[in-house]
Amino acid sequence: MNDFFIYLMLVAASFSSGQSHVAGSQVVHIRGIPTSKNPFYSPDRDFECLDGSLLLPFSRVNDDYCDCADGSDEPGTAACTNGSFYCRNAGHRAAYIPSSWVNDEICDCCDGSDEYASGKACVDNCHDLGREARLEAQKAAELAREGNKIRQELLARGKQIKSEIKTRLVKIRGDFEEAQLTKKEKEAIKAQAEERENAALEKYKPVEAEQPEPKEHEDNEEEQLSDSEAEDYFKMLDSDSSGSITIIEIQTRATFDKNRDGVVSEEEAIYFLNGQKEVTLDEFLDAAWANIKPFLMLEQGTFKPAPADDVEGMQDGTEEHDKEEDEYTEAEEQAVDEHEAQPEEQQVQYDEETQALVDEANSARENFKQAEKAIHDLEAEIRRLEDKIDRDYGAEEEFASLDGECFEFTDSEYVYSLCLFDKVRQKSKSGGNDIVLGYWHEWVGPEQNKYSKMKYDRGLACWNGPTRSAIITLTCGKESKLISVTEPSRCEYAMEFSTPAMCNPNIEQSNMHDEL
Ligand code: MAN
Repeated sequence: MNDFFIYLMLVAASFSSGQSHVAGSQVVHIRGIPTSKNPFYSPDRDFECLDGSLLLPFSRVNDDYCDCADGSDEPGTAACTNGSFYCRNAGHRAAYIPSSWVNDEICDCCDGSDEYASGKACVDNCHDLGREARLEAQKAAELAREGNKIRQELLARGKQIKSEIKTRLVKIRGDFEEAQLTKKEKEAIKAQAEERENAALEKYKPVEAEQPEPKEHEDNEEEQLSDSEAEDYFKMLDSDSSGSITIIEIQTRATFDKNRDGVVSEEEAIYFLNGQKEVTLDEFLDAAWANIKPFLMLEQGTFKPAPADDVEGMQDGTEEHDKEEDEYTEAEEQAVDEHEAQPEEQQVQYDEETQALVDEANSARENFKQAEKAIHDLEAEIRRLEDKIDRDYGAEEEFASLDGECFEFTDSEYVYSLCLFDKVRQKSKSGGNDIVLGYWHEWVGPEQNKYSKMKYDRGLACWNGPTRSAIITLTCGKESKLISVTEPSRCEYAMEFSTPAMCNPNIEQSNMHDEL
C-alpha cells in the first residue's frame, strides 16, 4: 500500500489540528521528516535515496517496503531497520526516534504521531512537557546567570594567580643564580678549612688508629624502609641502568614471587609495576613502590603487621604518606652526614688550636650543606612553578584558583577526597590507609566543551585488575562541591563535581539548542 500522504495546507495552518486546507501557497508534508527535508522528497520527481545509491519512483516513498540502504525512502514507516522517524512535537522539542518504534503500540513522540496506524490512542502532552522543560531551562539559565557572577571573580583570580606565579618564578630563578654563587663560595671556604683541619689532624693519626671504629647506624637497622630508599631500590632493580624497570628485571627477584610457587609470573611482575609493563623512577616512587614495600619489608623482617582491617590495603599496596616531590629528605641529609662523618664523633681530645680548626671545618661543612639544600629547594620550587604555569586551567584560567583545593564525599563505605589538579583518594570508613584512585592527568570533555570532564589516572593497581582511575564530570553550581561518587566498573570511578567555574551562559545556551 502506498502509505505516503500529503497534507495540503496553508503555511500558517497548525499541523496538530490534522486539518488540510487548499488555499494560497501549498505545503507538502511527508510523514516522518522535518519540513527542512522536503526538498529531497518532492512528489513531482523520482526519489533519490539520500546516500545517492538508488533512484526510485516517488510512489515507493513510505510504501512500507525498504528500498534504500540508508533507510531514507521509509521515514514514516517501520520498514527500514536503520531508519529514523521525525516527531514534530509542537509545543516541546522535536525529536527523532528509531523507525522500529513506529506503530509499535507505544507512544514515543509526545504528540503521539508515531502511532498513526497502530490503533493506540496517544495523548498529545507536548505542551505540558514543553512548559516543564522551559521552566527547567529557565531555572538552569538563572543558575548560570547567578553562578556566572562568581565565575567572573574566579576568572579574575585565576589570571592574577597565573601572573603571580610568573613573577615569583622570575624571582626564584634569580635566587637560584645567587644560591649557586653562594654554594661555590661555601665550597671554597670548606675546602680551605678542611685543608687546615687535615694538616692539624696529621699528628693525631696514630692515636686515632687505635680508637675503636665508630658504630654506624646500628639504631637505624630496625627502622622501617624510608621513601628515599625507594630510589636506591629502583636503581638496584634497574639492572641495565635504562632509567626504567621492566617485567624481566622484576622477574629476576624471588621477592616478587607473591604466591610462592617458585616463579615470578608476568602477572606478578605487572602487579608490582602497578599494572604497567615498565615504570620510570617517577612512576615507581608515585605508585609501584607502595606495592613493593610491604613485600620487601616482610622479606627483611621489618614489616610490622597492620591491624586486621588493613589487610586489603596491604594487598593492594597503599599510600602511607605523601612524599613531597623533590623534598630534601631526612635520609638524604643522613647520607650527606655519613659521607662527611663528623670528626667530633670520635673520642679524641684535641689541643685547643686543633679543636678550633676542627670546629671551623665543621661549621664550613654545615654552611656548605645548607647552601646545597637551598639549591635543591629552589630547584624543586622552580619545577613546581613551571608545572603550574604550563597547566591548563580552562579557556579563561577559571579553574586556577581551585588548584590544590580538596573536596570530600562520603557514602556508606568510603570517604572520597578530590584534590583538584592533584589526586583523588578513597579511605574506607572501617579504617586502613588511603588508596590513591588517580593523579591529575588531563581534560577529557568533548571537543565543544573540553573543560567539562577531568581525568585522574595511574592510581593504585587493583588486585588482578587495572590501575585505578577516575573521571570527574563538572557542572554549573553556585558553590564548588563534590556531589556524587560511583564505581561504574571495578576500580574505575565516576564523580560529579559542581562549581561556579562551569557557569558559562554561552556554553549552557548552545547545549539547549533544539528545533521547535
Ligand atoms: C577496594 C576499593 C574498591 C575496589 C576494590 C577492588 O576495596 O578500592 O573501590 O573496587 O578495592 O578490589
